[in-house]
Amino acid sequence: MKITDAKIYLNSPGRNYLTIEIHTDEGVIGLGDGTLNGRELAVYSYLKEHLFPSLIGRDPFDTEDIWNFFYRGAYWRRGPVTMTAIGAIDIALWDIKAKALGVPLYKLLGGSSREKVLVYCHASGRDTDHAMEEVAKKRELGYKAIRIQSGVPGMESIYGISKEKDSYEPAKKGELPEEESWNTSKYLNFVPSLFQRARDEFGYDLHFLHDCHHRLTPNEAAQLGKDLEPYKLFWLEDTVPGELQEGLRLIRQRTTTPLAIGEIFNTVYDCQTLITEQLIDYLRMTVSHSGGITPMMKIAAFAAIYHVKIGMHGPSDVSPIALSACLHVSRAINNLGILEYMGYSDKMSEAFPHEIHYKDGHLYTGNAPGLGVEFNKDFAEKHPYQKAYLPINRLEDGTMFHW
Ligand code: CS2
Ligand code: MG
Repeated sequence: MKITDAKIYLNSPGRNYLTIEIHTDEGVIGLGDGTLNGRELAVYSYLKEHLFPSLIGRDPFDTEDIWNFFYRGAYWRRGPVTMTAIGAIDIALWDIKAKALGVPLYKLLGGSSREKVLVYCHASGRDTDHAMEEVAKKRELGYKAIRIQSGVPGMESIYGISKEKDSYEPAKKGELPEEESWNTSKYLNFVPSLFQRARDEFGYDLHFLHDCHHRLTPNEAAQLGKDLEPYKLFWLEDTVPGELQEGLRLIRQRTTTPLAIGEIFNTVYDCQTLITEQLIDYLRMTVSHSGGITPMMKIAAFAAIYHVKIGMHGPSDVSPIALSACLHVSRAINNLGILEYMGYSDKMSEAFPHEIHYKDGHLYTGNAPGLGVEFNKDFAEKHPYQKAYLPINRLEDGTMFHW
C-alpha cells in the first residue's frame, strides 16, 4: 500500500478544527486531527510545507519509521505545533492500518483490556449554587466522575466557566486574545468550601475532580491539596505551571490529594521526572498533541512501570477524531485511569459522525474498522475556520500571569 495524497481542512462546526485526510492507492483514507486551540494556522503550515511532501509514496503501515522520520529526522524537535502536526499524521496512519485490516483500532494496540472506559464530565457554575445544580444534572446523566469548577467571589471571570451559555469554550473569536484577571488568594480561600458543599450534598460515592489550570506555586498547591484532603478528590489537576517538573516534588511530599498534570505536554521528556519519581498519579497527555498513537502507547507503558495511570485530556477542542484515538488507546492499555469527555454539539457530530457512544458514566468505542469516525466534508466546508484565541491572563495589578 502507498500514500498517494494528504489533504488539510480547516473547519468550524461550532468551534475550530484542523482535520487531515491521508489517501492511499488502495482507496483507504485515514483521518487525523491537528487542532491546537488558537494555533491552528501554525500546525497547518507545518503539515503542508514540511511534513506532507515526505509522506507521498510511503507505506502507511510503516508508522514507526514514519514517526521517527518526522521526529528524530528533524533537528528542531518537540513543541506543541511540531508534535500536533506529527500527531495528526500518525493518527491518520493508524486509522488506515486498522481500516485496511477491517478491525477497530484497539485490536492493533494490544486488544481490549476493558469493554468500556470510565470518563469524567464537567460541572461548571457561575457560583457554588449553580455548580451544585450542574453536578446534580451530570449525576442524573449517570456520570460517576465529575470535574467541578465555579466562579470565585470577587473575580470577574475564570477559566472553565461560561458567562453566556452552558457549553464552555475558552477560545474567543477575534483578531487578538481577550484578557482575564486573577487573584490567587480569593481562589485558594474559596475552593475548599466548594468541595465541602459538594460532599455535603452528594456524599462520597461520586468521584470529584478539580482543575487549577497551572496557576499556583508549589507551596500554594501543597496548601490547597492539604485543604482538600477531607473531600477525597479523584485528582487535583495542573496545580503548577507545567515547565518545571521538580515543582511537583514539594507538593507531593506535603499532600496525599492525588495529582494529575500533562495536557500541555508533548513528549515524554516533559514528564520523565514526574514518572520515574512517581510525583503524579495521573498523566494527562493526549494523543493528538503528543505526536500520535505511536508515542502515546510507549509513554503509557513507561508510566505503567512507575504506577502512574493515564487520564487523557479530552475537551471539545480535541475533535471526535482525536478523542476516538484516545478512547481506543484507553480501551487497550492496562494502566487506564479515566478519560475526559465534554461531549459534542449536534453540529460537531454532524461534521464528524462517530461511533463513540456514552452510557452510564462510560464511553464505548463501537466496532467499526479504524477509529470509527467519518468526516462530513460538505457540512464542514459550510462552516469555515474563524480566527480565535485562548485568553491571556493578568493579576489584578496588571502583571502578566499564566492562563
Ligand atoms: C482544560 C481545557 O479540559 C481541561 O482540562 O484545561 O479546557 C483547556 O483549557 C483547553 O483545552 C485549552 O484549549
Ligand atoms: Mg485542564
